[in-house]
Amino acid sequence: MVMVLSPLFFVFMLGLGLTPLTLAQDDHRYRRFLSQHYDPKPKGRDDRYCESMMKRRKLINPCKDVNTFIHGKKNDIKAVCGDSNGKPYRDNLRISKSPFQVTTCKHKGGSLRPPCRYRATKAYRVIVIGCENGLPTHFEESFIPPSQ
Ligand code: U3P
Repeated sequence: MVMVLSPLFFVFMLGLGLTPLTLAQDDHRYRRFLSQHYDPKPKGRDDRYCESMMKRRKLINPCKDVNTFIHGKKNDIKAVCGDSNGKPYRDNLRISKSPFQVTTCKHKGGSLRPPCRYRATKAYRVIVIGCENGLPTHFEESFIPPSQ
């Protein structure tokens, strides 16, 4: 009995141990996504906005090439990972059902070392993101909403 139970018990304990680790990892990646891509109350949305946001969110070492800030509500962005505001897109990605106000910051070129200069583009777009266990973890791209 002990011989049969012990491997099962081992697997069970391993599962118990690994689950919180996996959840913590997802949470970390979600927080990183929010830090890189979420700004509910933007000011200006011009080149200066991009320059200060990219600096504040620590995306300038080296200067990140492209980065999009989403100005929607956190719950609406999260909902893209579920059916209420998202649907499957390509391999393992999700596309939003509703458009969001977004600002995309594009590095102007030249040196990859700070000070980094950015060009801002304001848009109202559907977003394509990657999710892990129901949480956004990666920003892929954005599109002009398809006309219905
Ligand atoms: N990226 C944007 N907006 C775009 C295209 C790319 O922010 O429209 P991530 O850490 O995987 O989210 O594609 C490489 C990186 O460029 C992505 O990084 C994404 O943040 C960014």
